[in-house]
Amino acid sequence: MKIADVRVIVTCPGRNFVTLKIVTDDGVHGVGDATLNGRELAVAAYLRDHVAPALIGRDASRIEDTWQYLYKGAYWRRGPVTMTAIAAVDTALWDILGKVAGLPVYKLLGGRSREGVTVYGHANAATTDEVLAEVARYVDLGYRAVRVQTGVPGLASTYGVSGDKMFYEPADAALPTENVWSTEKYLAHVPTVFARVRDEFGPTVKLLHDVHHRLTPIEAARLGKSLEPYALTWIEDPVPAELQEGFRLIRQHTTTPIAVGEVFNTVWDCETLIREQLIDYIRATVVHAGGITHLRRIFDLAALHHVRSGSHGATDLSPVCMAAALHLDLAIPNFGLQEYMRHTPETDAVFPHGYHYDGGYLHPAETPGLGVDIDEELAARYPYRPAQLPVNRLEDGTVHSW
Ligand code: KDG
Ligand code: MG
Repeated sequence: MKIADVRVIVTCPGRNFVTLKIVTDDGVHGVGDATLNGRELAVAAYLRDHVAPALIGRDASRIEDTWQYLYKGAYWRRGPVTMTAIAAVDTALWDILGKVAGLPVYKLLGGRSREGVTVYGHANAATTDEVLAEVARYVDLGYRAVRVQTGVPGLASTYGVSGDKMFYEPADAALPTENVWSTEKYLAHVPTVFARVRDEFGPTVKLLHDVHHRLTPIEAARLGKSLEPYALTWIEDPVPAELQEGFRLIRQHTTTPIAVGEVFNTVWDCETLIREQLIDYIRATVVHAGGITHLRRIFDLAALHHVRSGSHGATDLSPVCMAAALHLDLAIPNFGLQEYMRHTPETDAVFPHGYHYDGGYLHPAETPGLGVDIDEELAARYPYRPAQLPVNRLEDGTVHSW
């Protein structure tokens, strides 16, 4: 069971994806997602030039050892490019192990801890009236949890509010487009949206909101307080998370739960947040946080401190990442929610998969491995197209967080 071939596949079936395919000398193959939105080719080069040559001839079943080899052996630890590359290798090796063992990966991780993976969908629209219809669409589809985003009156466009409905593609141009932001207008508007949503849909549907790192801690505290009457399941990324201690201030002021972590890539990014119980949900993902091996380590630390998982699952995380996430979500004791944005039919065709949605839950495939693959021939028909995430500016022109 030695690694005989390692291929990096870049494809753009509607959006860019990077996929690692590892093949053993017995002809078993595994896949791992290596997509880093807007920086795809950096990870592809890291894998192709620096990682793939070192994998040839290694025992494919030594998953932990390979992880340590790539993490410690690089000398330059952490960072999104490195950790996405390591994640791709790790995910592909778990896929291979599952296939060789004849078991779906969640069984290798200890077996199911629940019957299905509760997901949340994205309701987003320019106005409150329109977003109510979007929430209704998800509720009708059986979703138990819905993230609600709207435009802000007085601002021309807002990151996270797209023209598309069931899909969402923020990397919209070869060079970054720009949005204009006003915290004052935003803070005045958001509570009015959630008042209407709660009023219309009652107390039981879980409601979430993504702040996209745009506030200071005291502004985030005010937002959390103003949303308390509407009992949100979480506000996400309230402040830029480089400063973990910043969350202490938010915590002192509000009981609105906090989720963070989609840009995190190791346990060190959230160790203080988890250990001090400054957050309620950790949103790190398989693809950006070092694969199944490292993300499980993060979730285990979180379990000790009453923090639950809430993994990122936007469309820039490929079906390979989603499949891997579902196996982990099913197995861990402290699962909270899984974000689920549907992929386009073009993406689904390039990545045939066995996971499926049913009445508010996703279920991983029961086939050996991850239950997802890449159709290389089809992938080759969609060449890479440069696309970057937008930049946000304040009304006076200052560059701001999203
Ligand atoms: O690539 C960035 C997007 O995946 C991200 O902005 C989406 O914030 C997001 C979310 O919560 O899905
Ligand atoms: Mg987010």
